[in-house]
Amino acid sequence: MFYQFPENFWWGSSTSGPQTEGRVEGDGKGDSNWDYWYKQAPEKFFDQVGPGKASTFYEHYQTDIDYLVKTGHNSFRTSIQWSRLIPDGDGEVNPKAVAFYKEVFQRIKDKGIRLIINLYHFDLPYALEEKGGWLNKATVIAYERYARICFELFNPWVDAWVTFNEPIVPVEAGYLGQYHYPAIVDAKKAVQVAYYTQLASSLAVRACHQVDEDKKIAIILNLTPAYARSTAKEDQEAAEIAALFQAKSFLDPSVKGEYPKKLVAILKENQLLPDYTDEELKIIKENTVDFLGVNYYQPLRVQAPDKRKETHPLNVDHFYQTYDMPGKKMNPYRGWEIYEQGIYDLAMMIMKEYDNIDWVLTENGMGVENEGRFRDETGQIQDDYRIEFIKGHLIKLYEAIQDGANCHGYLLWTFIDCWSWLNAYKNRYGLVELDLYTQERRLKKSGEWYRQLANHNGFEAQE
Ligand code: BGP
Repeated sequence: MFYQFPENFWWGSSTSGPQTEGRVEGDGKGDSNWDYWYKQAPEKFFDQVGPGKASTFYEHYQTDIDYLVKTGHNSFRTSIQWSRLIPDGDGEVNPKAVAFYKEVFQRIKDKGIRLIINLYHFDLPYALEEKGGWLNKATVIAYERYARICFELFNPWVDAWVTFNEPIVPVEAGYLGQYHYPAIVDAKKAVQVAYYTQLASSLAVRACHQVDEDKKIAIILNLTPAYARSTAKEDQEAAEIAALFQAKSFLDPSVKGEYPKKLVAILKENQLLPDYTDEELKIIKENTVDFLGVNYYQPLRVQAPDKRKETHPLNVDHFYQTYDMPGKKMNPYRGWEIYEQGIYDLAMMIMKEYDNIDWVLTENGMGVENEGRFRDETGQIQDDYRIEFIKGHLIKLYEAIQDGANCHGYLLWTFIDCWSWLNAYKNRYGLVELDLYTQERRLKKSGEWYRQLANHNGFEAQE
């Protein structure tokens, strides 16, 4: 059958400044937490490739914007790098950054592409990190100033703004796991960072509407329903807590303006409540988002904590553990489960529990290693697995929309192979191949398919 999507559906992709732009001599960019960490510990990064070059968008944006057109984009999301615009985080604005972003945004608009701009994609100016980063309220104030500067400078080009991408990730990865800087394990700090990030997001929503009351602003969250291992009470309880920590800790304050009572009770009981004021809670209450971005790659499978293990409330495995479900379908390169039904389930969750707020699927995609082995005789990468991955997820999205979900777009991760955090260039996600040595770009088979998808506002597949 033909899966026809609603009119004016957003088709395109998402990326971020730190993963694409790269740095050139004299561009005025300051170090971000990633630039700093790479200098300190390059061995942590796959093949020791750091964020310095990324996919050289800073130099090749003209070519890349042409590729947005070639791959059928009517919408595109990227992010401004705070450390490029304000190199030390809260001081002077870098005029070269202003000129660069205006030129890029103008060019994208000239192509008739909807522009969605995110303000923060895991990248804090290192000068602020050094002063305590998101543990320090001064960072919240600096972020609000940065956000306001962005709105004042770039609002005419931007169709929709985003405050943060996946804010739970730096919390988990930086303060509970150890794969983002500062790579420490401290649940009390993790909670404070999460709270200050939420406050910053709400302040940005307020600033956005002060600059332009009609402009829409979102937060992007990596959501999935938490699936319990079994119907046993302990597993169900673990899944409920996992959902509170991983999803609702940002979803509820961002959409409903309030933290879930049960989450607050758990934090209180374990002496984990952050420093806060009633005035801050009022700001959160009054400045909810206009729509939601949802990133979906893998489900969250959960089991009750193993009672035999000594755990401590300062570690999340005290509350729940990841469940390694036998027989699950995997993307072996990224190590993530592929579960298309997750999209439908989260769409229903948004519909039932979040008043069917307007949303866009802002990331979904498949990272594959060593794609050169899939070239045909002309040299083009035949990434049929990526096309199948996208179709599988779009079918579930289509069904959710048929059943009333208020989703109005699909943005793939991502249009060109790009640099990824610790994994650097290990897994490639692009519709366009990037040769790291020559910087040449070339359409993959999926790039051609994606253009057809967008042009036809849907695709043909077997039921
Ligand atoms: C999301 C991030 C992206 C991107 C993507 C793919 O969580 O928002 O920045 O990196 O995941 O994941 P990875 O690059 O780790 O394979």
